[in-house]
Amino acid sequence: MTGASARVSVRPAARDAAIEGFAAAVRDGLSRTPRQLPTRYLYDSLGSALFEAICRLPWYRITRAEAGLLSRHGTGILGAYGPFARIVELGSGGGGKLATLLATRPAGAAPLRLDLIDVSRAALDAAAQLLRAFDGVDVVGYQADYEAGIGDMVGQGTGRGPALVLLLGSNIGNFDPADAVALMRRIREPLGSGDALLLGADLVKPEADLLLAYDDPLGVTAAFNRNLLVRMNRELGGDFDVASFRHRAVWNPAASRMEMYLVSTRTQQVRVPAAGIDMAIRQGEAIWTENSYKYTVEGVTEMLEQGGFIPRTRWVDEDARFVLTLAEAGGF
Ligand code: AVI
Repeated sequence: MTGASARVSVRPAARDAAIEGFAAAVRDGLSRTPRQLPTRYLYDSLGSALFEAICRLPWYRITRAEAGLLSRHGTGILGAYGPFARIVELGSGGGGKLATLLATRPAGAAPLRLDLIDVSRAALDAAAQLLRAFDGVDVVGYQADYEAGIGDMVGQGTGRGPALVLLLGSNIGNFDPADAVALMRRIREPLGSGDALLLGADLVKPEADLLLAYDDPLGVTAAFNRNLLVRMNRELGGDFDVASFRHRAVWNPAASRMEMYLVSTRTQQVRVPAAGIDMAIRQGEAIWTENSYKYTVEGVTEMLEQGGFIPRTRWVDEDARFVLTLAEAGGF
């Protein structure tokens, strides 16, 4: 391996803007009934590391199931419309999913530009480090949420060939259904003919399996969830007593989603000065932190079609109940 140049670009003043956005989101979310916090704030540097640990847990099978499909079918995926000149990954995390796919690339393959979009700087640094080891790749990391990332990066062609957008790890599951379709359409907009989307989505499975995946016996998911309180204390001057909140995961069959909450074990007063919050929280009161939707194969197809894509090939891990779908950019 020769190794390529890896750049991680961060917008100027991203940190201040991010803190302001965080404060506004906390003010808005904690003032609602039920109280809630946007999921994306789970991923500070510790949160991203805890999420990487979740991916290694025996009870959380998404990552391994997807990696198995990517390594078994990677050659077909990369050659489908290609070779692709560019891969854009939304929510790249530490780059592991993309590394699995790139490992299936034939020796001497055409040069490839990799654009990685993630809210976590630490995850982007780790991804750039991992991916620069592949031959003939130019890696650019971009610290942004999907919306900003798509606006700035998905539309930039290389002029050398088609682009493949990756939305893996069932990251789509953290969007409510209408937002998920809106995201598909947003991704589709700047793409041209021959460009494609590879979507990984977790499928409905027995409730007992889901509860173990989202409330694991080692308590890693609980730590991941409670770290949001630690983050609010550190970045917004909050005084959450972290030990007096417990993690709760529930399956909501009507909405077909797992839900995560932080439940106060006592009645208490909490202040978050930078967000202008001074609130009384009752014993047993919950703060809603995440939805994780679980799909049917038909539901994934429908979502892609509503988003302007034509699903072409799908690979299912029947045991873990996970589907990978390659879809072509179609008309609306
Ligand atoms: C990133 N996302 C797809 C994960 C999920 O399964 O919804 C986040 C997660 N939450 C709890 N465990 C993992």
